[in-house]
Amino acid sequence: MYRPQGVLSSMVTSFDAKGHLDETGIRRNVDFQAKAGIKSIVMLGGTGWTREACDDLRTFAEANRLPVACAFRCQDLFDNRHPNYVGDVGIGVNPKLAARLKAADLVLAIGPRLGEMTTSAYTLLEAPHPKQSLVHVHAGIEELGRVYQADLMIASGMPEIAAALRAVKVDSSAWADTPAQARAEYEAWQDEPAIYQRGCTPALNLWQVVQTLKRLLPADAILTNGAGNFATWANRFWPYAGLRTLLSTTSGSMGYGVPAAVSAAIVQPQRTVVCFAGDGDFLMNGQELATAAQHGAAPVVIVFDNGMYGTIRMHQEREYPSRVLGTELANPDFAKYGEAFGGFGARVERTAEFEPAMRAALEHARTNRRPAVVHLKVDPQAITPNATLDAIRASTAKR
Ligand SMILES: Cc1ncc(C[n+]2csc(CCOP(=O)(O)OP(=O)(O)O)c2C)c(N)n1
Ligand SMILES: [Mg+2]
Repeated sequence: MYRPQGVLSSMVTSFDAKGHLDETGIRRNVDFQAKAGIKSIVMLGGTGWTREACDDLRTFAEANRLPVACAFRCQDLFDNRHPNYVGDVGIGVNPKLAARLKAADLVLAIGPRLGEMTTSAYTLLEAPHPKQSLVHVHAGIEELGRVYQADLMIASGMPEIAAALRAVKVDSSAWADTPAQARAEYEAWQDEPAIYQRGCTPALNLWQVVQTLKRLLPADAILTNGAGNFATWANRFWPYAGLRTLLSTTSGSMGYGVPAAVSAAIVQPQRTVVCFAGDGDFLMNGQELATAAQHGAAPVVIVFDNGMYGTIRMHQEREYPSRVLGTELANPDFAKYGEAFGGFGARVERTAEFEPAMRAALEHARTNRRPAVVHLKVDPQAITPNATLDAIRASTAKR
């Protein structure tokens, strides 16, 4: 294949991905910072991060009072409890965070691919020339300039760029309040969401489920998930505490959560591992509980059973209201399924039943070194935190 190397290298500030950023690169970053004024935002994402790189990046953000967001399913790159953390940019992004990104004068995208998920389908940043000044750092040179002509494109590994940025400190007094304001918007986004405030009162409240998990699980618990609307309850409301507390795919593949949880529980038997799985999602790879049982691994799998491929049903209702096709599921008794592997199983239909079931699952998994399944009977109406299925159908019908 012909590769226009000359063109590429004149467009791209190129560093060896494994090498170090030189003085010029750092200085240009500082210039951007100084130009940026009060509305800068950092977006972290991608792969190749180490614990030290995350620490370096945190030092950089603290020293320069920068708000930090994480790209879709990369929330574990920055401690979500940190005052500079302001939320994730992916499916169902906080509208306040989306507005902040759109209005930013500088976006420092360190590591993420700037694709559909991280840009709300190319609306947060206009392609190919965003209004914001854009610094895009990525380890793969082919990603730089692929969609966006950033003002500064840096090909670098994450440890190298983070180590370089650690030393960067500019006068940030002009935007001293920005992280706290953005953080307040993130915290408001953590409140009990719209569906439960607007009269959807199902027996099992999924927001309460996550609040209970916040009390029961250690901060360094590893959460895994596959794909489906159920994953929003973890991705939006669980406070990921740092690197490798989230195992999930940015490609959004179903079926990933259970095998990921089983492997995590085998590799790190001392950690608590919890998988969020949809019913459709679980039915793809749930048999991997056999591997857990075989190796004495003890993940706890929470199955969100709404009796359907809810995400697809949501799209059906949006595009073709009331035309439901091929999205219903005939499910087994997931609690009994867990027991069939010599593990623990519990069925939860009401909010108050969740805490004792989860406590028992954690205890059983820990003591017997066997997997556990907590089977949640989920009201199909609770399709997203923001809208019920009926509300989605009704709003389409009005179009
Ligand atoms: C391997 C794979 N196949 C298909 C899809 C498309 N897809 C995305 S979500 C979804 C349905 C998920 O259903 P479920 O796990 O029950 O979660 P729910 O949306 O009901 O919460 C499908 C089919 C996908 N993301 N990955
Ligand atoms: Mg489902």
